[in-house]
Amino acid sequence: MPNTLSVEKIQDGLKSKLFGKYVFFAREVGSTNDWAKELAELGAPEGTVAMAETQTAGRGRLGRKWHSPRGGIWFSIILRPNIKPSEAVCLVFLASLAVAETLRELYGLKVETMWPNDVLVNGCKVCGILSEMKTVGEKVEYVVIGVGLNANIDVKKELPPELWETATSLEEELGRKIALETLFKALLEKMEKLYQTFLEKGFAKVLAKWKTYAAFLGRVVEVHGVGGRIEGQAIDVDDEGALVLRLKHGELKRVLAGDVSIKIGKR
Ligand code: BT5
Repeated sequence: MPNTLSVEKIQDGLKSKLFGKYVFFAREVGSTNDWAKELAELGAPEGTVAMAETQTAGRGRLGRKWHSPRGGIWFSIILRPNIKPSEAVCLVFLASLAVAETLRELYGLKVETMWPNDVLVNGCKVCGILSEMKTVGEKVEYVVIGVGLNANIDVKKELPPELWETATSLEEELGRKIALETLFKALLEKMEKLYQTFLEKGFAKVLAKWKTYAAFLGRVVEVHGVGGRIEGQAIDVDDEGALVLRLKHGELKRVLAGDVSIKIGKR
């Protein structure tokens, strides 16, 4: 199974209308999110994709490094929804749901969504999402959703030792390499479908589906963020995408889906 991507193969028979209509592709780029932002500034339409075989400066949140060796799916898509800036967080849930559903449907994997921006298989991160937006006043001009999905990656050979315990890949989970174009095509189609649902019916429908994959709900979690560390039982994710925790003495606390990460406690 080749680890190189072909744009022709991606676009051949692609059923989505907007998503992937324009695909900018490079063998190597700094960060596809930066590239997509440049394209958005130049007026690229909604659904335009920037994609690369490898990234030399792949980013996570707060400038954390995202390792992007050949064999992964590293792309960013430009969206121009007519929503308030505070609603843009919904698009991260939409993207992680699209990844979770696609992986389950194509490969039968037991996938979990992890608040706020990860997709896990067997408790390890297979995908991370980075959303960035430009606003003008109370209007969203564009949102760039960056998706990093470890597909044909040998974790122990291609990712650094500090990630061996927490990261996984489709190759690792399936014991074989997969056809990257087939996966990417299915993912674009799924994302577009969910995006339409979101625009027409609102976030509640997307969130309800996302929660069916959210195995951490009900578990005790530790949340790490700018405000320090909080421990509590994960009760819900509310309609603004905030995590609702029940703290030690029963009081409820909402944690906004910003630059925080969570760890699941023992059952
Ligand atoms: C994320 O950040 O999970 C968002 C990752 C988004 C990557 C995509 S790739 C296409 C687009 N272009 C970009 O430049 N970025 C997006 P965060 O939640 O902050 O997690 C970052 C942490 O994940 C790192 O600090 C590492 O611990 C871990 N990590 C790094 N590379 C990884 C990988 N390939 N697989 C699993 N974990 C990884």
